[in-house]
Amino acid sequence: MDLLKRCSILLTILAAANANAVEPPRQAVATLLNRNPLDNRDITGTVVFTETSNGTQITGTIVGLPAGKYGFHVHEMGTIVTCDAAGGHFNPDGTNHGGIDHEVRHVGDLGNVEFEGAILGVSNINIVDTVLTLRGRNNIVGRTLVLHAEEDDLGLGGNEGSLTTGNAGARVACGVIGIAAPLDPWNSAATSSPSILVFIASAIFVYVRA
Ligand SMILES: *[C@@H]1O[C@H](CO)[C@@H](O)[C@H](O)[C@H]1NC(C)=O
Ligand SMILES: [Cu+2]
Repeated sequence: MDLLKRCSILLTILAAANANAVEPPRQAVATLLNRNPLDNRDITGTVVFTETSNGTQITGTIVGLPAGKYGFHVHEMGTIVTCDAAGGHFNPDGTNHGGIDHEVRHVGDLGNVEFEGAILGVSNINIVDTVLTLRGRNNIVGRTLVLHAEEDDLGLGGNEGSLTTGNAGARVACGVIGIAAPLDPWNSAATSSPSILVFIASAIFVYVRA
């Protein structure tokens, strides 16, 4: 068999190996704290972002606001000297603000979370979003998750604030989104699993025999 044919077989097998390399799902976490100097409520929570085949699953519990809906967004910068330091909504496409299931929205727009209970109400969060991600252009790792004092009007308020912030008011809790798991593949340019070694071995075998 000529060299060209051998090389094309090798490349085909290596491409298949690459497509089959399995990286464990990425997971990120944000611990929310009240970083608003004008609001002394004790608001705490932990929110986890997990890659799934359906999108990014967002789960967690936040405690400390009375029953109601409150704006919930990923803001641009990972700094929480105060929650205001995190800047505006994460909006890499420069679009208008919207709701999580709207065609037009910021990548960071997660709509509202709902609290139940009295003064120290609880919000149990379980959202799947197909826009924000833990890799690539819409990667939210290193940015800030923000909980607001008021309901997000989802861009439907009919004024300028609605199209930028959703008029969700002050920021009552926030946390930087950081790496939770797995600890290793986030840093490697190429990801591989033991199965890739099997493919490489079989590629060499085919090459030698051809
Ligand atoms: C994806 O969504 C389907 C349909 O809602 C659901 O049955 C399935 O469990 C979800 N998969 C994951 C990994 O969450
Ligand atoms: Cu916000």
